[in-house]
Amino acid sequence: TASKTSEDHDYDFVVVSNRLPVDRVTAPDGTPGWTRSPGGLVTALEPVMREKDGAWVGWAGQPDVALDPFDNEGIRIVPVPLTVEEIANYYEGFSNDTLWPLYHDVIAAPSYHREWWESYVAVNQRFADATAAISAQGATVWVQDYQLQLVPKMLREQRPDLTIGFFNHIPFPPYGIYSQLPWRAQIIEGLLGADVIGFQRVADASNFSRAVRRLTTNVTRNPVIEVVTEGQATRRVIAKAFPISIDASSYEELARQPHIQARAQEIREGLGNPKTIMLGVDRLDYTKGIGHRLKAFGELLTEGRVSVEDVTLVQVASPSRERVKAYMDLRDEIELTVGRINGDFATMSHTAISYHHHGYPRDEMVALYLAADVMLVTALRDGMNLVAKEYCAARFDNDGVLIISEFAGASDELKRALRINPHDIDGLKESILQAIQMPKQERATRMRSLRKRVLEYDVSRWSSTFLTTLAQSRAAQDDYADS
Ligand code: GDG
Repeated sequence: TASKTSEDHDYDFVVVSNRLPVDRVTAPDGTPGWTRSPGGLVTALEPVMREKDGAWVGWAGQPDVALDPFDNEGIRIVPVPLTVEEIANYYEGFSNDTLWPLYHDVIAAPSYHREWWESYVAVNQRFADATAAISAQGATVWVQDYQLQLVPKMLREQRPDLTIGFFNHIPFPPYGIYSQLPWRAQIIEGLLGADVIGFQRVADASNFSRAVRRLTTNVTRNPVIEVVTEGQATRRVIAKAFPISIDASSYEELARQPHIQARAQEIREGLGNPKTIMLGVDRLDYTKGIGHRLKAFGELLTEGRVSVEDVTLVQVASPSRERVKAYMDLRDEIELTVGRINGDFATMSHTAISYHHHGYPRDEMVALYLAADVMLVTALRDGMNLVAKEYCAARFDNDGVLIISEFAGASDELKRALRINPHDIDGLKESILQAIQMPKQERATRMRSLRKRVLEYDVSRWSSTFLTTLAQSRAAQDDYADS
């Protein structure tokens, strides 16, 4: 309406995620400011946001601050506040110490606490309310990830006019595991508030459909779920795989820059010019199988099948969730193992493992990708794994060997990589040796095929495919309701 100012403007396209695409930061002198955190999701959604009058609802990353909405490079930023207690209960607790381990095949034991659940409900309600308040009539809302699984239902209750999408970035577990969750039915009901529910892999979508069959009376005819709510028309929900990707050409562009290639060369020299550099890049998380890869490498060294003069493993383990106990324990375990292997095998000129417990700028990551002859992705369970795709995108020279776990979503698409089962240490060792010895011609053939896939199915293709399905589902829904 004409009386609306930019402050109470309504938005046609709203993205909702736990974290905003910008971080609230406080300088050492106490001055507050914002930094952009340019992930793939922002890159993919920015053009859609600008074209469609877009807003982003999320937490700014600091406790106990209520911040006014503002415009940032064409996107409306709508901060949702969290208290210190909510960060402990909703975020570190229920999201990262209940749902995260449960959805990753209980690699670590999930903790179930009723206070955490209550906080999860309250925070999801706050996100839903904030979204309902700024969405225009008939707007499209896209909710992201496991921290916000109740938002679709909460939003639909207030705003049945909205078209609601949900995307789960992590796996959805088999029913035998999922059914442990004391609040299993509420989460399914929460998700079913969406029109389209996206998953990384076909297997995740099937696991979800099975949970729907077991816990509700709704009929599932893959990918459609017919949701019957008392006193309301039957709704159709689509649950289907939309594998996420990266902004692939930007990785290639960086890799083609002479200063990044020079840096890659410098990294090799700094490591004493070994014949083979192997690389792992992960958040320090128990799902990533870092210990399994260290075990395999350690055994190869012990058996004399590789030597530190010839092979170095570079492991970037970026700090993550450092206040959650399982992550503190993991860090101790990994660093003990790295220390032992280096103590046993390093020489004055060559180290076995070059270990880095910190994050690096993207330029440095790309230089590492270019410097690495073998990329190790040994996740025990991973929704997708973007690192695997970034490595391929960076290798415009069609060189380098990707070893990837079949438990990472990316292995469904990256068929010419060396696929491994990280629990099979002997198999992993054989694949490492195969990668080290692979002839140049074979490396090129494989990498060409991997790159074709990654460059073609990039993140903008992912978001446009999802949003097209969402728009069509709404159109079909309206036809269905009319008939
Ligand atoms: C979740 C799911 C799914 C890491 N260290 C540094 C750094 N990174 C970047 C990587 C990559 C991203 O972080 C990590 O993405 P992954 O996909 O590998 O893993 P998760 O963080 O667990 O992500 C996952 C993803 O969501 C998307 O849906 O694929 O399965 O678990 O982009 O490059 N980047 C920089 N410095 C670092 O030290 N600059």
